[in-house]
Amino acid sequence: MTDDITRTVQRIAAEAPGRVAAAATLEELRAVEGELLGKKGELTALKKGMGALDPEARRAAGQAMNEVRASVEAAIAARRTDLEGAARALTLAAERLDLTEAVEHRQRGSLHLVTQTMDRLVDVFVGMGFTVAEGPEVETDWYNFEALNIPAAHPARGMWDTLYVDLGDPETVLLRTHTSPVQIRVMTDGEPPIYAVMPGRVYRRDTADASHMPVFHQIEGLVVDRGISFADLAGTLEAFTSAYFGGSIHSRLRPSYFPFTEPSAEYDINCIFCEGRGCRTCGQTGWLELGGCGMVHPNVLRNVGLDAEEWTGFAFGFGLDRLALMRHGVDDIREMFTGDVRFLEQFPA
Ligand code: FA5
Repeated sequence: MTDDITRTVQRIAAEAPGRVAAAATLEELRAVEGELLGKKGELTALKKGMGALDPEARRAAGQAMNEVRASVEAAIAARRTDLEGAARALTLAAERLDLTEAVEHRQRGSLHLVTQTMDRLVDVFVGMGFTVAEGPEVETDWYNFEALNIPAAHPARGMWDTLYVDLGDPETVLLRTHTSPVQIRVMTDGEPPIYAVMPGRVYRRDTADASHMPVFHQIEGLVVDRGISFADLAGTLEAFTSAYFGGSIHSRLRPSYFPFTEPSAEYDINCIFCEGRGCRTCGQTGWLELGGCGMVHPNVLRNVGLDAEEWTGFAFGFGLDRLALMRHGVDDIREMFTGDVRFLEQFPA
């Protein structure tokens, strides 16, 4: 009897690794596990026959059986890990999505016209020796108005219909109405000489029409150095105009008013459609308005702690979206922001 059990245990020990290895799927492995270790399995059946053995033989047979059980369990666990790995790899392979296939058959996207315009403008100014700075779109009243020589209740606040953020004291935090607050940040954070441009998104309570959007873009310019004059401003804007629009387009400055510049001017360029002869787009004037500019007001210099006797400067601010419209002959600013692919794909870059 003992010999029978010992032989069977040895046979199971010899056969088990091959049977476990032969299980090609998790299902088959479960079946082999049942046959060897399950309630109706071979080892369990042997155990039942041990009752008839004397204590000495029963202990020896029990020990042999436990060893075989442990090694069979280990072999099954190792095989299960292998099979689960293989099953996972199969699932992954089946679910694999080749995105390059889709891309190959589709047209590539391109940068938005506003981004292209911003990049080109920045390139031109960097080529003229300017650095680039940025500021936050959510601003405080100090940066957007006060420091720019526009105190509370100043009538000029009406020039910018402001969107306020519900934060802190009423009307202290706002969505910046222009890129001019970045001038203050640049002058506060650094020392003159300053030659910087600052592109960015701005917000106003304007109703969208052919030339207005409530969210649009500007590019600000700021120069602060010793002995800067209005002639430097005019010369810089003329150099920019021919670099950006080509040699046949020129600029002019018209007297205007901004609280943060004195004197102030509007910056116009020859109409790029009729090159100054007069057409419908420029209202027969031959000129298109691009933005405001002027000499930095001494109060602004003082607000950032600069000596207005020692330092002088000029600043300008253009509407970037309107500039893109003019350059590409688009007659409605809203076209740029509807996301219509038929419009966007006309400006690949
Ligand atoms: C300003 O915002 C001044 N900060 C510009 C400035 C900077 C003057 C530095 C002097 C020194 P203004 O509000 O005019 O100025 O706006 C400048 C330009 O932004 C306009 O000429 C126009 O091109 C553009 N713009 C104004 N409102 C809108 C709008 N709702 N949609 C699209 N473009 C606009």
